[in-house]
This record gives sequence, structure tokens and C-alpha cells, in this order.
Amino acid sequence: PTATGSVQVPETIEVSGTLDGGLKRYSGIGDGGQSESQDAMFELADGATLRNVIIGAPAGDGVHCTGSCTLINVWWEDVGEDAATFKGGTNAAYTVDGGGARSASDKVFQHNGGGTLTIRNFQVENAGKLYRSCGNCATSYERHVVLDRVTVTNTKTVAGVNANFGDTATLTNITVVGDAKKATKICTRFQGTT
Ligand code: DGU
Ligand code: CA
Ligand code: CA
Ligand code: CA
Repeated sequence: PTATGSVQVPETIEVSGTLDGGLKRYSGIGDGGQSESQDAMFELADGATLRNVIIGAPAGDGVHCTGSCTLINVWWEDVGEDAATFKGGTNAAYTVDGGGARSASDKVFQHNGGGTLTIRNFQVENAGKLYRSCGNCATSYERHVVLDRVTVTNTKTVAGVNANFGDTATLTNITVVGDAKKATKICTRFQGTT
């Protein structure tokens, strides 16, 4: 989408309830690189919703959800270290509906807490993994991802899960676009460590 304006972000924006960005472009956190110690641009409280936001660069560690959260029509133009991190507990439900992400050197969605992440009506282009359940987080939760109506272009892996933690990935209506020589892996099973 075309941005309707721009917002310079000097420090993490704490969101509780709903933040509707009106499709403005938010940027200014971190250095756009792969350092794991960058701040998030948005930190969502349990139950919060972020909608209609264009995340430009630099965007640091993107969006953090501390509990259940909903991201609607959120667009990452150039993913930084990662696009969003889901950090709630076992019963957390996270939804990403609409939107898309481009240029992620490594991961787009990082699932570090427990619960279920649903990603639907989403597009990703030029990325490493669209989804990865944490392979070495302090708590080895069972993590679940549901992907429906997702288009991936020039992306290495759609979902990476830890088979030994009981993780699951459920994929329907996935469209893969890209160079046949760099075939996209649909689901990769890893062994998580603690
Ligand atoms: O190498 O610990 O990449 O939250 C693995 C790391 C990792 C997390 C993750 C993140 O799982 O740091 O960005
Ligand atoms: Ca990372
Ligand atoms: Ca990037
Ligand atoms: Ca990160």
C-alpha cells in the first residue's frame, strides 16, 4: 500500500487496546541489521491490536506481543532482525490477518512463548523463514502455527518447528512463487534445545 504519511519513532511504542496507524509509515528503531539486542518498535500488551501500519526501516526488532494479540493489515517494507515476536503463555492466541513482509535476511515471525499463531491472507517476499518456533528459548513450550491463504515468494522456508517439543504447523492454501533452483521448503522439522 502507499503510505499516507510518516511517523518517526524515537522509542518503543507501548500498545494496549487498539492502535490504528492509518497506513502511515513508522520507522526509526535500531539499525536495520541482524543484532538480536535491538528494541521493538511496538510492544503489544495482552489482548492488544495493531492495524493499518506500514513498518519502514529501520524497525529494530519489529513488533513484540507479550500475550495474545492481533495484527491486521500490517506491512513490513524491509524487515529488520525479525518482523514480530510472540511471547505469550501456553493459552495465548495470536492472529496476523492481511499485510505482508519483504526483505528478511533471516526470520519473519519468531514464536518464543507458547500458544497458537494464526497467519492468514499474508504475503512474504525475499525472506529466510516465514515462521520459526524458538529452538533454544529458556522455556521449551509446545508451539503451534496455522497458515492459511499465504503467498511466499523467493523464501527459503515457510515454517520451521521443533518436532521434539510437540510443535505443529498446519498449512492450507499456500502459494509458492520463485526460482525453481532455490526451491522453497514448506516445513522443516528441527530438534529444539533447552
Ligand atoms: O539462535 O536464541 O532469534 O528472538 C537463536 C536465538 C533465538 C532468538 C530469536 C529471536 O531463538 O534470539 O530473535
Ligand atoms: Ca533473531
Ligand atoms: Ca531486511
Ligand atoms: Ca528478534
